[in-house]
Amino acid sequence: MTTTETRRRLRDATKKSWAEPWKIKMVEHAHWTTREYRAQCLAEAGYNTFLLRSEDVYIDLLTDSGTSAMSDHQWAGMMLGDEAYAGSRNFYTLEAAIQKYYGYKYIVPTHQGRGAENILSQIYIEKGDFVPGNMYFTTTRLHQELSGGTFVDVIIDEAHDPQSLHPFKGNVDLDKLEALIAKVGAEHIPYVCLAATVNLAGGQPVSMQNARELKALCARHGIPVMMDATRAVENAYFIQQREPGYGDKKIAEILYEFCSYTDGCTMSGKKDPLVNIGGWLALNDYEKFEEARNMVVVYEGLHTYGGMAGRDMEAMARGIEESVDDDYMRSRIGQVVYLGQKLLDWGVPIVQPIGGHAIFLDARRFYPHIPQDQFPAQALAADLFLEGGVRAMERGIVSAGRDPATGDHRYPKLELVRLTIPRRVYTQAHMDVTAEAVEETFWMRDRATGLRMIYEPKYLRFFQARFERM
Ligand code: P71
Repeated sequence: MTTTETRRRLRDATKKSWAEPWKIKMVEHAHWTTREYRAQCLAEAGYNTFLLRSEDVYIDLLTDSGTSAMSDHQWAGMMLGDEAYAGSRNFYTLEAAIQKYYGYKYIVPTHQGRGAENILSQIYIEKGDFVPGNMYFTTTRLHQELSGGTFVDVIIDEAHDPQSLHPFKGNVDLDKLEALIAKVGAEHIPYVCLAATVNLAGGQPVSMQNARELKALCARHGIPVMMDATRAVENAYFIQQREPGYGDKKIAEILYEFCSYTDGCTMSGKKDPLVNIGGWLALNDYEKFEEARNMVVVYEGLHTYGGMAGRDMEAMARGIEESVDDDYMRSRIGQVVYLGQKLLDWGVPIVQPIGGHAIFLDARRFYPHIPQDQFPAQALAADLFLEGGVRAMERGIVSAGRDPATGDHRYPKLELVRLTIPRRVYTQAHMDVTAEAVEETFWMRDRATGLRMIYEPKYLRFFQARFERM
């Protein structure tokens, strides 16, 4: 082996399985508990998995947000934190990583994704505006509403059908968008929000072609496209796997091209970028950037830390680089597919195609006898914890909240329970245990009962609402 090049070619042989390109250096104890104990925990938590204590959970699939395991390289970077109030070295490293992999010009750091959403909404949205998006996300829509805007769903219809096998269920329906522009006027649409992948549709991707066409349409009307880039690297993986012409491209290249069809992004660093806290807002328009940089000091912190410690920014810069590695992403989504395929083989109703960060159980088909206003997905998430010590998250009527105009529940078509896979945390055996817990709950589905809501907070009710068994 003479040259580095030869060594690398020999070393980088592609393996057949999705096995992880890493090994485990440190472990954290996880407790197994009795069913009786878990029944008590659930009653105390008002049947809301957000109100359980983490130490009572065996396998925690509540979210992939902030739950990643960092690499030794990231931990080493934590020791290089420059904790200066202003001008931290780590900010410039982070800025350079974002510019290199995402391609945006100007970066405003924030404490997490919703910090960026708050600033973006405040600087772009005027009272009475409409903000089209490819399906709502809870925090994103709330910030749009708090700024006086109205969210309008312009995702393709297939996204609302858990059984549709469309390969890019996250796509924007350009006809729906055109119709909205014709109806309200481009001047009342401050930007289009393009999420990639789409969380609440089941982690479903947007195709490159759709992003390209969306950009062309919006450019004709002078409307910017703002991406929710939280899971855009996962989106790039799906483009590589499914879209003609992209099979031979690296995820990093695909990500860069995808971002080039957008004018800025909000980011929750707690997902793709492999850190436990952090986020950013990126913009290509200098004037809007100046506004955002001024506003960040009101809500987050100075414009070179935005609520993060210097060490957090260093870990995120390194996490971004690790996240675009092709082998890593293949193992990441390979693990999700492994769990999903097992459930499909057993006839458990899940959203298809299998998405990027999670398996979504279809509570409507799982518990068809529980009406939507008795919260079938909430009940299913509670039952999963009871039977298997596995914590999942409701993504149905409770998450959808109430319509601000009528005060009624919003009744979403999708009534789902999300089994979200943290990055680099659980093993294949943990996926087996999870699948068995779901299967057991599925066998006992006829005995399941609905829930009654006994406490409902005003904002983002799913976090703190409490329930009783019917
Ligand atoms: C997830 C989360 C975290 C979460 C947020 C709200 C309710 C329940 C759980 C956060 C996202 C996200 C997308 C697409 C923006 C945010 C906010 N997801 N966009 O899935 O998925 O980011 O949490 O860092 O503020 O569990 P933030």
